[in-house]
Amino acid sequence: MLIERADVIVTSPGRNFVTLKITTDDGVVGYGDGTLNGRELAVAAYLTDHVVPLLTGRDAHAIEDTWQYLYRGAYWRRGPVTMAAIAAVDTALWDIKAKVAGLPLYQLLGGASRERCLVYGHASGKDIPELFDSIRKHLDEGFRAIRIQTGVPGLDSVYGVASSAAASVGGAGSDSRYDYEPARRSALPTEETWDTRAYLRHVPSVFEAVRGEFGEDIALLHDAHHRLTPIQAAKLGKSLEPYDLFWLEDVTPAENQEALRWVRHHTTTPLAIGEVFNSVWDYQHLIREQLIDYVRSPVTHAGGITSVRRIMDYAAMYQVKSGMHGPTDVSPVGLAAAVHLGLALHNFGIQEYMVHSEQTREVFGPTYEFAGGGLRPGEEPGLGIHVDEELAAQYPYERAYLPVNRLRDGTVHDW
Ligand code: KDG
Ligand code: MG
Repeated sequence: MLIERADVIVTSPGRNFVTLKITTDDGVVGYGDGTLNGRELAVAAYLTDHVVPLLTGRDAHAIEDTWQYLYRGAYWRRGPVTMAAIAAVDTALWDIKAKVAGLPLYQLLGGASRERCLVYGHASGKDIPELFDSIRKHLDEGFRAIRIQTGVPGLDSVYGVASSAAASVGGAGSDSRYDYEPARRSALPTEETWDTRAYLRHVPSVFEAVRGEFGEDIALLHDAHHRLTPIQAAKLGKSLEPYDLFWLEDVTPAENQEALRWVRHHTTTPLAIGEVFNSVWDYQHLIREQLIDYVRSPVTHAGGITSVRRIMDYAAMYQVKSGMHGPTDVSPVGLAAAVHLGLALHNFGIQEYMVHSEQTREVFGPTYEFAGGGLRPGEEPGLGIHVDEELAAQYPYERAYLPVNRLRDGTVHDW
């Protein structure tokens, strides 16, 4: 079965997505997600100009060989654009293979290791009452694990915190959700102001209030978004120990992996990192030296199912679990792939789940289902995705940026 054609679909049903559609000479179609938030057209061009011409005529079943051909063959390895493009190809080929086999994809990955994949939703609020409303809404909808982000006194806006009370309560059934495009549809990125000391003073009091109101059972998570120095991160981890976090995410900038060693020596709060990583090499020392507890790489940004499974098999030797990135900028195609893989992985930990908008769901037609605090892929052959291309064409790309973070004195800061 040969690949007959590959088409790149760029659509913006509320936010931008890049999807690769591969069609075989037998007419089997597979989809893969290559969305890279704020840099979508770079992946689309990489695919169209450099990858699609290589795919035509290749054996659609030769997934590993195609992965290696695109990765090693290019000479220029890794990087988010390349790895998102490879992910799109890899996922589409797995979709095809599973459709040809007549099986839901997770069956080809070893079968189900559990009934469903535990997910965490995003609760946020400008202040504690708004945050509590958001947590209650998530609990009512069935979430059992919740990420907590709040405004910080003295700062106008904080990334990851819904800009209105209505948006902060959005959960599985709602469209009034916050997503990571606060600057969407504007010509330039929004700029936010950051103050690390104010943040470090505030966060423990938020977790104390949440545990006081909602008890010990809910799994609580928090994302520090790469903003801290190692010693600040160590301090935060220590100060949150009484609140028993499921994880503390991205405490330090991801480039310097040595930083995690310092954090680890000071705190028993579990650590997650890797949403900006894109290969197993980024985790080589972190996993072997057991400096982290959860791997954040999603299928979409780390070279697809083939390579995320490789990372997770390595991680399994060290009891490190998956915690795949699942914001709204990972499309339903990428999320479906993550849920199939997560269902099969023995060392699955948790899946991030930000609910896509109604418009997005209409375009991609995902069949995964949220129930009992978890996601389960559909049982139909393949990924369980039904792209409505005519509808997709009605939503042309619109340039949109993630925000930029500055300290009070104007210095550009990590975010
Ligand atoms: O595109 C970037 C967002 O997906 C990212 O900032 C979201 O940190 C994030 C998360 O944990 O979902
Ligand atoms: Mg994050």
